[in-house]
Amino acid sequence: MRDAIEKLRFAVRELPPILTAISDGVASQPQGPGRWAKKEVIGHLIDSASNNHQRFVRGQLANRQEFPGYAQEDWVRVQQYRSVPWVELIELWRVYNAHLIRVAEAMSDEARLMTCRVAGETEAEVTLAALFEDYVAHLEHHLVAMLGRWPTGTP
Ligand code: NI
Repeated sequence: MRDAIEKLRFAVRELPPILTAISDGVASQPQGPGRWAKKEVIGHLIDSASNNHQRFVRGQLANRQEFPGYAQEDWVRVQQYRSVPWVELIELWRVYNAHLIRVAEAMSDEARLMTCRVAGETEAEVTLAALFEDYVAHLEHHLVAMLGRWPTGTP
């Protein structure tokens, strides 16, 4: 979990300037036929942050809970992320993830080993530590797909 926290800390620091260098207009355009615009990708990552935030906190209050999944395409469609100012999406993603770093750091060793299930996503029970690691891996997956690489410095 330590590595995942450091990876997220790195992304929170490095990603916003890389995204800010992309114009609002470019970020609003689909990245290909039937593909999300960059605004929608970041919107989806905000949805991931908000859903996982609930799991990271609620999961510490009682063991072996089952949490709902979320229909990601529907969430992106309903919230109309393409019409949201790009800079606001970037800032929302940044501050939400800065908070998730604090949540993760505040998690005790015992809490990290508490388990839960996520409907439609995890068949078996997973620890909160594994859920956090999956959260960061999912972020990395989308950033690599959108930017062609993990954000390591220069755009
Ligand atoms: Ni995703």
